[in-house]
Amino acid sequence: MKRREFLKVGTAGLASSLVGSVGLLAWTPRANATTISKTFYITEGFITQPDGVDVYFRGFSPASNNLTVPGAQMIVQQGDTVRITIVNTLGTSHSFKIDGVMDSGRISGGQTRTIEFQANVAGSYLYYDARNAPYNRLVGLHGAFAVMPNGSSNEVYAGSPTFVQQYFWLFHDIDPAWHNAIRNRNTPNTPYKPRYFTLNGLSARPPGAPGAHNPSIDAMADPLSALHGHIGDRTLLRVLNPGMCYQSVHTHGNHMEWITDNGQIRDDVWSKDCIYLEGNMGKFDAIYPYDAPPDAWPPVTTGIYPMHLHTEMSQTAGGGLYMFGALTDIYFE
Ligand SMILES: [Cu+2]
Repeated sequence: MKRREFLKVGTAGLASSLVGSVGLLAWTPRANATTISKTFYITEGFITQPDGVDVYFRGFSPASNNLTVPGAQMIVQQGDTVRITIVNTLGTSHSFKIDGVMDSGRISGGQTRTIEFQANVAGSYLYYDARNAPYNRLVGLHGAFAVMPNGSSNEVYAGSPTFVQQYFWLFHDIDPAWHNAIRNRNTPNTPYKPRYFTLNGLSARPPGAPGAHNPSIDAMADPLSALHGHIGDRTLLRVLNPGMCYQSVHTHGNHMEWITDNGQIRDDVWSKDCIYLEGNMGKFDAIYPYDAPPDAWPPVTTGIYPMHLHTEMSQTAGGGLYMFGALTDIYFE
């Protein structure tokens, strides 16, 4: 049985449109709009990086005693009312913003605020803290949000090329000196020097390294990041970049169909094995078609292929540990 079909069965008929703890996802459209409620706790703490260094972060977390970076993935349907409650457990002011959609404004330290908005435009979005820009966003206050077209289970926007399943690929880059300055409520005053690179919050661990294959720390084993599919399981990639660095997103096995660029629908769908991702909140949507790898001889229908970024530093951690950066695997099952 295909895992995606199981997930589809699991989500059918539920009013909830929030992504669960496993990869996602076939989408079951609802006949009627609903209200989606979600509470985020703004928290702080340290996350151990691949070289053993503990780095300070803040996050939109699921509980006050938890730190989660990035915040939970959310998918809603066009027309839904989205009700977000932000509990700011810190002493600093923060906000919750989705460009072009909503902005909570300032939420002071210790304050709780509920914001309601309607999801009107289908697409892929970053939610983030827009205060003290870009620092609050960089220190971890960001996450992925998507709006499905009304009544559609398989389009990015009404009339777009279609897909079977969808993933978010949220890339980030981390300068621990900047995080430390923010922790101390200073404005970073050193040149930006990213030392860690993550995909959906995780760096990769090469085979044989401590933590390799552990889905809670290895981006290559993370069910939210590694693609799993069979031939024909066209997979939407909602690619978001809260970080500062531009990236070149590169897939093996298949080229990607490039559907949108920074929220704009592209006039022509190009088939690309590398797609440019702007720094400082760039984004694009692309479909990984899960065709039989066209250049393989003898022909294959199964196998494992990498996705990695083509900026070399993004494949490292701690200033040079190779293959501890932002990469994952694509499984043809
Ligand atoms: Cu490559």
